[in-house]
Amino acid sequence: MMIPRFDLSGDELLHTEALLHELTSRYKTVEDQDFLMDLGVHAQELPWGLRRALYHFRLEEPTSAVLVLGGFPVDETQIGTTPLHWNRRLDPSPTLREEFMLMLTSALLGEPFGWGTQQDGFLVHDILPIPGREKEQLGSGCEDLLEWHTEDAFHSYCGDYLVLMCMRNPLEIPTTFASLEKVVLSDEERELLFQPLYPIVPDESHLAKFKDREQRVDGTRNQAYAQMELMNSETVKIPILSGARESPYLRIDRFTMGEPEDERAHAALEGLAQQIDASIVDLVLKPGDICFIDNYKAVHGRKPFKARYDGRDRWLKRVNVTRDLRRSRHIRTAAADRVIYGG
Ligand SMILES: O=C(O)CCC(=O)C(=O)O
Ligand SMILES: [Fe+2]
Repeated sequence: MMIPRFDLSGDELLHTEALLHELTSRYKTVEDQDFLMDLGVHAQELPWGLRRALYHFRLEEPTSAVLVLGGFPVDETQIGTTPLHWNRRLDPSPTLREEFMLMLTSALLGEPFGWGTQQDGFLVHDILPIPGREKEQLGSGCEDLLEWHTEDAFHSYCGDYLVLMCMRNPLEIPTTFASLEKVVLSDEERELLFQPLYPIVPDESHLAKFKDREQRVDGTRNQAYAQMELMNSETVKIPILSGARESPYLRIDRFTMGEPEDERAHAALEGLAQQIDASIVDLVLKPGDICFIDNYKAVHGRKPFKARYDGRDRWLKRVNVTRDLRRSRHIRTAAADRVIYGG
């Protein structure tokens, strides 16, 4: 599969750098409320060709379901060393320029949002190996294959898009990716996969055991954790496919999904999973690359690797994007607040 790309031209890069320079002089962090209130407006100052490429990606929902933005350089020394934990946030962030680029481009697809139960509610996540967590099925693991999944598949308001930006990837460890482009289903399989027969629980990154000890604790957040624990013990059942029969949307995560009771439902899931397995491609992100994944139409994961914890480990930044914040209004504290609390 050819991965669709958009590469910034020299002129487009100059234009973008000027915008980033202005924003990094004005705001100390991308989490600044004043910046976030104007996010979508600032994003309209990105180059026309880039805005157009992302607009088409959003509007047309191509079955390839991914777009990689290249031509944005990252200075290896400027960004500093790979932190040992996502909670080791420096102030000011050495990756401020990159974080603004990630937020602005993400905002062309919808509204970036965060989870009260993930990475302390921050909008921009750090995806890096964490000492002691090598074996986990999470972005912070490394030694095991991170099985393919759609992001936050357990949650009704999971992101429409997942945006990954590479800070460094010296060993060229691939992100894995597959869309439904090549998947062929029988009418019966399709029918079953459209029904809410498939049990799923939250992935562990949302559970209290990964709540950071130093985090900014508040009552709402504790309640959100309690709700996630409830979803974990009660196990909801979801349809794997939804939307248009001939070009469906997808929610799937083999690792957090249990076995459906119905034999035929089980077989339909197995059949789909085998075809996804066969469709998986490697996507090696290079520093500065931004990968926009349609989280309704594609799965992603990561190949295993050995972390060295020498400051040069693989390091990505991640943002979740929703096309419609309004759907989750009842679990956010204000219309313009971007953090979802609970389920
Ligand atoms: O590390 C990667 O390439 C992707 C990890 C992942 O699944 C995620 O960040 O959501
Ligand atoms: Fe993921």
